[in-house]
Amino acid sequence: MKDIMTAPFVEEMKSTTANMYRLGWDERNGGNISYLLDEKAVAEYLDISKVIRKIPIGFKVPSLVGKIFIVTGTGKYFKNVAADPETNLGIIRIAGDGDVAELLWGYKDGGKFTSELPSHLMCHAQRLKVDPENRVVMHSHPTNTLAMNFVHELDEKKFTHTLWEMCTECVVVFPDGVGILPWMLCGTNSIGEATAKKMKEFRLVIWAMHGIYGAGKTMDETFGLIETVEKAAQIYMLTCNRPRINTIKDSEMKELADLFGVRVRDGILDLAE
Ligand code: 2HA
Ligand code: ZN
Repeated sequence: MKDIMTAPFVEEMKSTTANMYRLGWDERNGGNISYLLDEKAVAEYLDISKVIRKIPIGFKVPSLVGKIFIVTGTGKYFKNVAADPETNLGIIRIAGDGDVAELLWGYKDGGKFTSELPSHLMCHAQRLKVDPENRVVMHSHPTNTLAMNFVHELDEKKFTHTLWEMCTECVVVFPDGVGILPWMLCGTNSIGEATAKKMKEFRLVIWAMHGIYGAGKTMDETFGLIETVEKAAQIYMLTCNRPRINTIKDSEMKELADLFGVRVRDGILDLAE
């Protein structure tokens, strides 16, 4: 059996949480990540027939039964993951009717998965229907994205358009735009259901005045989505109270989308002659 501390998926969780903390996006216990793992890859590092404990998850996700995830722990700080992965992370397998998590590794201090597990699992279930290769769901509190929530209309089309205008590559990175939920109570099944519903169409969902959810095939892709939104929001916050002299035109964004062969969400660009 190989040493789990050297597993690439543990390494990715360590480096991603450390990056997000250093970027100032995940203060204290803010943020959480879940990463769907390949059973064979996990079995190289763990005896997957050995369940440490069973933890009820408080809702049912039957479509994920048997799936294994590495997930950040509740109350745990991104700041501390790299130094002590076994306390701050856990590897769980969804079991029973999709209402129990079997702990295979981690949460060493008796802890458990993030309080946002409902949103994470419901988003995984939804994204897998749209994209069978989806592996990662990530939640974070990026500073400028949050700041923008307080000063910009929370209309999905207008918000997406503003973000696209702020950096040339935005329209190519997230041509599907960003979904937005109004402020809602976090940690609940209802915010999970609402987030997953948005994820039918969007890989990025803003939780107004709270943070953002991203979903993708890899850690890099998912991190990159959130990073690009945050960069655009930063440019917006740096420029929003100054006169705007220049902008990227809608026709130019269309040229970019055509060049990169991406399909832009309808109804956002004004391409009338
Ligand atoms: O787990 O970010 O939304 C900490 C949070 C809750
Ligand atoms: Zn949060």
